[in-house]
Amino acid sequence: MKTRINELVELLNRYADEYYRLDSPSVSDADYDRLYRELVDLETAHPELILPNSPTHRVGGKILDGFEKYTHIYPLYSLQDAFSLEELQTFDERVRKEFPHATYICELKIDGLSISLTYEAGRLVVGATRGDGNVGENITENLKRVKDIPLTLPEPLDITVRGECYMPKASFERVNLERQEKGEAEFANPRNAAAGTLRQLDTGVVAQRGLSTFLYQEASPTDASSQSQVLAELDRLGFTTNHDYALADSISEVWNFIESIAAKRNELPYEIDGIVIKVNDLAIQEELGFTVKAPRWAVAYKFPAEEKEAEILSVDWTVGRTGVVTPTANLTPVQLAGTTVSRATLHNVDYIAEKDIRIGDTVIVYKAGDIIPAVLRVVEEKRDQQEVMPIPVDCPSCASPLMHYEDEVALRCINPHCPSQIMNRLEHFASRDAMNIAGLGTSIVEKLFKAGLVKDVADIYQITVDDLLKLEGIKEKSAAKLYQAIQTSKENSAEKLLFGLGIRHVGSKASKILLEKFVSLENLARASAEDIAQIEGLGRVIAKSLVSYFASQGVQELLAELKSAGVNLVYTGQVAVEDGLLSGMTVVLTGKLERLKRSEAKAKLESLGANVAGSVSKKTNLVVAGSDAGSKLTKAQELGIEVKDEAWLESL
Ligand code: 3B8
Repeated sequence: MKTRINELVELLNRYADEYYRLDSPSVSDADYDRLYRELVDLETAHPELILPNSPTHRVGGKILDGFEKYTHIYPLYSLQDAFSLEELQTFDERVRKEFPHATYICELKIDGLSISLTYEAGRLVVGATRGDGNVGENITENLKRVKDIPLTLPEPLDITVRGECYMPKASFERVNLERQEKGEAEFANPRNAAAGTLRQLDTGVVAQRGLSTFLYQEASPTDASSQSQVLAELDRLGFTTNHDYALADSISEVWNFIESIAAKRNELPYEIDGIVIKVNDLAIQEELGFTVKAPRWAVAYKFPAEEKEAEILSVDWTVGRTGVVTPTANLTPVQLAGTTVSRATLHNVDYIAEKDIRIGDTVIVYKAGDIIPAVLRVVEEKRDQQEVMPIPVDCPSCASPLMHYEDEVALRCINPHCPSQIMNRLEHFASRDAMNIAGLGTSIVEKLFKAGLVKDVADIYQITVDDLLKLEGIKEKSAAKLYQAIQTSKENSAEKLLFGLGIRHVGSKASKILLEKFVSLENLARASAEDIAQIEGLGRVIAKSLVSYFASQGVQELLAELKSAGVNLVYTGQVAVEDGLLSGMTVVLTGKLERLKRSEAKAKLESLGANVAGSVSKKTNLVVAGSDAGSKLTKAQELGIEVKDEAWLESL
């Protein structure tokens, strides 16, 4: 039995290596699966025989509680950027002033996330994100599910290696297709998808997402004398390295490499955003050392945003949740940074006027922030008498007249009952940074709205599983899941609700600051503009917007409905109050409070910087006791800990 398990682990690891690293599998997927299942069966029957390097550690789900901070032993620096040949020449001159004969290695700059892997006696013990370079997050359990990361090395080494974890273009497309089908928000690009995946608490999801890695650095001391030797050594140890690198004696050779890669960038199965140029000799690297931020021996050349010509075929005008009407151009399809682009934003009416963009124009398109296709300008030479673009006067969704205020660049629909606005508000409410109701995306929202089941956000909490089942194309399983997600969202800390309400100028950050101060949405609703404007980081604009929002009769009713549906209106999040009245104090609540709810008392204490603990110990600084306080109060008195009452807490 034991030998068969050994054999299977060894075989499966070898096949995985052939498949993921060498890209030349020697068995079929079906054969692999058969052996894999045999191993799972044996391990299930004999859990005591599970080997630490078993490939089954890579799949199947553990649910994590969250991630702990991890302090890097060797800090991760970032790279200095260069955007032109001139900037590369400046880098080269600095290097050559001290080391006239230095040579370079050029590596692809993988657009993923930096990771650090630490092995002890050849066994993976920690996998962490870069974080701020000094402190990252310990994501070991997730990185163990990335198939090409070796769990054990062929030698019992103590080493720390660095690299990029990324999502291949093919996995990205598959993941987004799945998300689209489920009505979940799609990832904007592979990098975001990789980041989202590594922050997953369900390790099973990580295993399915198909992440890969390229390792490029030994952070711990190494015997290698050049970067190219480091790559060879990493290869030998079973890591995946990128073989598309080149050695260069001069910047002109570096530039040739950059141009050759730029030309075939779109054919690569993963995204790159530039080329990293490093001094190849590790002894010279050491001499050059680091600035506060970056190594002096390396530079990251960043590709310019790609631009293409396309023709504007037509323009769609859509209404967002705030009533702003946004123009989007339909284009003749063009390939741009790896995807086919056939739509691009025209931002707003003023942008169209300023750039004099017309239907039928040939325009330059690019991806703003490398993500969102946008129109840069018109190619004037290619214009032949196009008519000025017609600007809508009525809302494309509800046909009420549109407004173009003097101080705004946008057109606006001010009808509060406009269907597009309502549906977009509902979608925003359910989005991740707001109430985070998975499954409540565009298509379900539209169905719920059209069925007359949901008109405002409070109605979401009246939906039953039966309601959902009446909608077209929704099966029992997803109905049950969505219903559960809605119920779970009731417990959210109230800043998510505040952000979800979509009040003008009140973003997720401001929402958090507001609830840290006011603790409950009801307190905030009673606050004056002066109270709010005083808070650091906020201002008059936010204050005015909030006050006028809460002054409306409809809003008061909405809050009452949310409350009676059981939606939490209190801040229960973590507070990082550094100079609060109770900062650094550990406080215990006990007994029955008269006026404050327990959650409110806790939130208030936390808003003042206290750490609220569940039991009294020598570390407790203060106990807040209500009536009928029992053993906790007795213990506090025994330990000589200060005891306060509810009135004291209210007076703070
Ligand atoms: C030093 C060397 C940062 C990096 C580095 O593919 C340092 O080398 C770094 F301080 O971030 N994205 C690479 C990539 C990134 C880095 C690197 N090499 N190939 C990448």
